[in-house]
Amino acid sequence: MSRNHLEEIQLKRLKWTVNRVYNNVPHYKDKFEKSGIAPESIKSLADLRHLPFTTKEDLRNNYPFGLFAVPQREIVRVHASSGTTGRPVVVGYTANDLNTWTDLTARMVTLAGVTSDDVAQIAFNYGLFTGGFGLHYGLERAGALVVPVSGGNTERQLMLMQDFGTTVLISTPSYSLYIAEVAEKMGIDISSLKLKIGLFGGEPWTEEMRKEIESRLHVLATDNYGLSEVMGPGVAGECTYQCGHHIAEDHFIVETIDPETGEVLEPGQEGELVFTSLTKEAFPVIRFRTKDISRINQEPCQCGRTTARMRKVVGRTDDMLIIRGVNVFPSQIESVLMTIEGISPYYVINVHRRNFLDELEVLVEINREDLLEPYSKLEDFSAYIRQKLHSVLSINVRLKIVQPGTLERSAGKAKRVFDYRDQPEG
Ligand code: DLL
Repeated sequence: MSRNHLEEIQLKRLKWTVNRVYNNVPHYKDKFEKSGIAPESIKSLADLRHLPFTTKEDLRNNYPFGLFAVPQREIVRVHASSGTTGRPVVVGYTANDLNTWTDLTARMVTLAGVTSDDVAQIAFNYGLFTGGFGLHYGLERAGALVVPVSGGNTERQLMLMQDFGTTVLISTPSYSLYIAEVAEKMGIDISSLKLKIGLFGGEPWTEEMRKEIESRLHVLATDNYGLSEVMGPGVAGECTYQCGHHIAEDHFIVETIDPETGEVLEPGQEGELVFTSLTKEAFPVIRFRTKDISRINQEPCQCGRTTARMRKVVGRTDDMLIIRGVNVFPSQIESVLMTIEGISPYYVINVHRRNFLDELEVLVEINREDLLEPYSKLEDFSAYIRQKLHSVLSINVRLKIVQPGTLERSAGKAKRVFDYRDQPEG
């Protein structure tokens, strides 16, 4: 589809969405009126930038169903965003919304090479998290044989992979590495499995982590991106060229903004992604600020598709640590650690404030017992890692090396950053 044609469709759908939220959702009506906007103000796509942003706070304040744009009897499913504390954000779907969502996840898995010949094992949790159900229906629509095993019980996951001839694994990238680790411990030769594609998403992961997954699981590891507030998985996903996530632009308009000023950036500039839904009935979102950092590329892809692509997410604005004035993304630390021989792909980042100074502590787990002795060898290894981290981050890091198998493995999204700066010292 040409960009002109796409933009025609987007404008028509944007007008439809703006009208609906204005007439059906008091929160949007109030906000629009405060900004002096009426639905008729949207005459071109460029007018989008006059609409106010929607933040996670807005969604929380309207917990649970306050932003639904249809009567509750038309809602057939709810999901909720992840997050362990406070009120979750609840999102709703009409029957039409579920149909669209299924089309989009089917489109996304097809991009990654899944066909009706595949056996797709879904190791995402089924539940309020959108990962399990979202991929489930899309994979079925793409014709794959779906194994809805859900997350956890890793030995069973491996047994099913062997017995059912699983060809596609669907999980968080961090969980896939744990599956590889357990397989190695159980003496299973992963190259003898039929696995060929990994559909990974739900959390940030680096190119270095991708290489590690591809070599240990013998798959083409593709990344897909989504968020409950916007729909769930299916918002964007990589094709087999792995060069950016194709965005479902016929259903969502993406903008990148400067997270500090809110100013809209040109395609190609790095900033915070902002999404506006174009076809959602139950839970439309206008200019939702994701806090995810990426950049948009509008060049057609080698695969022939013409949708804009977003680069792999570098991290979230609220995950960026400012340590003594230096900005540090956890992904920068991951990139360094993944290239060092002798450590496992698990790490934890702790941030403390001691004597009014911020301190970054990184826990890394070695995967070879022989590195523990003699002590001088361990010291040299530790100095080497510290120096590598310093060369990328430009700050000194306190490094703690821990024994193999001691850092927590997660069957879902890995929690790696712990910020203790608000807590009393001691
Ligand atoms: O994680 C939806 C999803 C499920 C996407 C399964 C892909 C696969 P939430 O739980 O609402 O929804 O979390 C959304 O997770 O704002 C990002 O910060 C992060 N995230 C999701 N996918 C990626 C990815 C689902 N591929 C939040 N790369 C988003 C980086 C991701 N971050």
